[in-house]
Amino acid sequence: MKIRSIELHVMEMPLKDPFLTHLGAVTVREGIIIKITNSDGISGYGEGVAFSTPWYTEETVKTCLHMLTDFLIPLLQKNPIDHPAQASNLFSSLRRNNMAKAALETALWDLYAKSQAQPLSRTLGGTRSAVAAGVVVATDSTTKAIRQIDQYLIEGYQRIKVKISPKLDYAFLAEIRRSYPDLPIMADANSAYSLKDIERIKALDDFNLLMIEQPLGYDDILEHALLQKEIKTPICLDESINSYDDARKAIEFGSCKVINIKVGKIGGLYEAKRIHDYCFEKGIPVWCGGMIEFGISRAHNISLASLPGFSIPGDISSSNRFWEDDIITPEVTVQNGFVTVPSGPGIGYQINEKRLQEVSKWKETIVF
Ligand code: OSB
Ligand code: MG
Repeated sequence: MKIRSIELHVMEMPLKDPFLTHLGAVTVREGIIIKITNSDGISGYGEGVAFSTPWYTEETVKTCLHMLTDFLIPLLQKNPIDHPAQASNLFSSLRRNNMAKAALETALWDLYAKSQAQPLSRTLGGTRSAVAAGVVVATDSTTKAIRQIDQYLIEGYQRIKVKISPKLDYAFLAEIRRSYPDLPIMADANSAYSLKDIERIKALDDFNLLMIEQPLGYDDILEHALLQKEIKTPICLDESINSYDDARKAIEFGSCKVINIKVGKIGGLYEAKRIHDYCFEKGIPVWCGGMIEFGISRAHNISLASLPGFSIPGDISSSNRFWEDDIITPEVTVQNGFVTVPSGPGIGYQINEKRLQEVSKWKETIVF
């Protein structure tokens, strides 16, 4: 891969509505955009999914920029690679910082797929031509939640995920379940509980949830295994899964029955595929998690979710779920409950350069 330059952007966009969890509200989303151009003038794109503050993982936009400009990009300059699957091993000499790594790694995959004139989904081994769409409701009001779900069902979403916490669980879910007796619903607790709350969590078995996502500690594997023995609802791990090894340990210990794979959080597409392949072999269903992402990251998620093990609808929603105007054309849309996997080269969406310039607030170009 003959790289000529890497362009880094920091951009910012307001969300249409605040995204509420027990950890706080996201109202404005900062993000990093990476454009890698090769000697033939072909460009691949990646997106860094760290937030402005370390509320969800320890990384931030600033720590990612530091890792990228001071370590990851210099490492790639000194050690040219032939294939994006080599990046993950190269980056492993730097501890963690998986969001920074994924931003660069996913751009290398897009570039490689484009240089082969191939859709990224095919490069990754994807088999689906469309992926099932799911959406997240993140509000603390039951009335608002029901109004949003009504709208999302009109738009065709196949699965609804709601954010819960000890302040917003039994009565909230009871009301939603009463309104939609047969709807595939899952609940994401983002580590709002501890083992002391076991009776509270057990009670949620009443609602026939598809799964409960990350009820306990964000870095826990052990206590989730103890909890899973006590509840019927399958546990899905999100925050606890930051690598292939995390996934292997969680499955071996019985800490979860489902895994949420987030490309942007686990270091990129190579690691995502390794987790997928392992889970597929073990019969553990996986789904593709979302991070309130812009179009580039959404596109990477769609290509990944075309792999055969992604058997549950993920956080795969349309661009207009969060944004007035996304940075890709066409925008991601949901039709009859599915998002079409693009057939064009690479991620299969064009970058809307005009929109990117509008929302970009910092830019640097590194020439190789
Ligand atoms: O826990 O899954 C999560 C968004 C930001 C950070 C963490 C999480 C989320 C979501 C996904 O719930 C929302 C989406 O992008 O669809
Ligand atoms: Mg989650």
